[in-house]
Amino acid sequence: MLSDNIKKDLITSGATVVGFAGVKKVLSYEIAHLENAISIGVDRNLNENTIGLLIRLQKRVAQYLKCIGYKYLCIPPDSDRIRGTFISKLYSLFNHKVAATSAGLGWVGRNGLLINPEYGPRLSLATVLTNAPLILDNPVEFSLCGECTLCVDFCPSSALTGSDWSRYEPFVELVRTSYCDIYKKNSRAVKGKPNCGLCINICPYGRKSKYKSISPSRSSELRSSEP
Ligand code: B12
Ligand code: SF4
Ligand code: SF4
Repeated sequence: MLSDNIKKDLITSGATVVGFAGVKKVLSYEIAHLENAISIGVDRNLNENTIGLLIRLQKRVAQYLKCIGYKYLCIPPDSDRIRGTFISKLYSLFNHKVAATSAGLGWVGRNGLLINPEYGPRLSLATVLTNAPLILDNPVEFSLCGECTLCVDFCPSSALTGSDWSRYEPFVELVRTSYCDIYKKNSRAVKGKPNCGLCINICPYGRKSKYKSISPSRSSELRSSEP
């Protein structure tokens, strides 16, 4: 009932996907009592400030949990943007992909991003930790990238190693983060825009274009038809 209410309310308020996960094992000691995670994903294609929407959704669920007597902690969607604030000084960074894969929302693709079967990597994520007794979703265990290597082949900084993620080997190196970071910083200097995001746009999962019907396992067709 509680889980259903939270899910329904978040979806009607603008969330694209919502899942519940048990994350006690990966929490630092100080917050280990907030053992359940509410993972919220918002479609990046929405003509809206997704970070702003995620923060509003977090506040909404936090208010509800508070009213019914549970504890909570909102992990900001983009921790980088608020680096140096009170919360980030107190606790080590909580990784949203951990909550999302554990809540069954998807796997970590060869591009290092959470891939949802319906929306692909086009979701921005946020997490609310709580001690509320939620009905947990089943974690995703393996990658469904299959034979596809589009993001690896087209990444302009060669940041992607091409390795495969699984819940049993979750920290295998997928992204050489310094390559991506340097590329984005240079791109800011040249084009005035820090973002690249090609590894999002090229992924066939959730792609709403003429290539939508091409499955990851047929990505060689897409490669040969793209310059
Ligand atoms: C630091 C950071 C960066 C850095 C480093 C990226 C990195 N991979 O570490 C830089 C600047 C390079 C970066 C770039 C980008 N980022 Co960034 N970034 C973050 C941030 C702030 C922290 C990530 C982190 O903790 N890294 C530490 C390493 C160790 O973890 P990881 O490799 O990211 O994740 C591993 C674990 O999650 C593990 N795992 C998964 N499930 C489970 C389950 C269990 C039980 C365990 C133990 C582990 C585990 O598997 C993952 C792969 O090894 C998050 C926000 C957040 N707080 O989560 C956003 C975030 C990851 N970034 C995001 C985005 C969109 C981007 C960019 C596309 C931005 C852009 N437009 O260019 C690029 C993409 C680069 C890429 N291909 O990864 C989104 C991803 C959304 C999604 N669908 O996955 C996030 C979640 C922000 C958000 N709120 O939506 N980013
Ligand atoms: S954001 Fe761009 S440079 Fe970074 S990993 Fe993705 S495609 Fe490569
Ligand atoms: S482009 Fe292909 S390999 Fe890369 S994340 Fe998407 S499905 Fe996986």
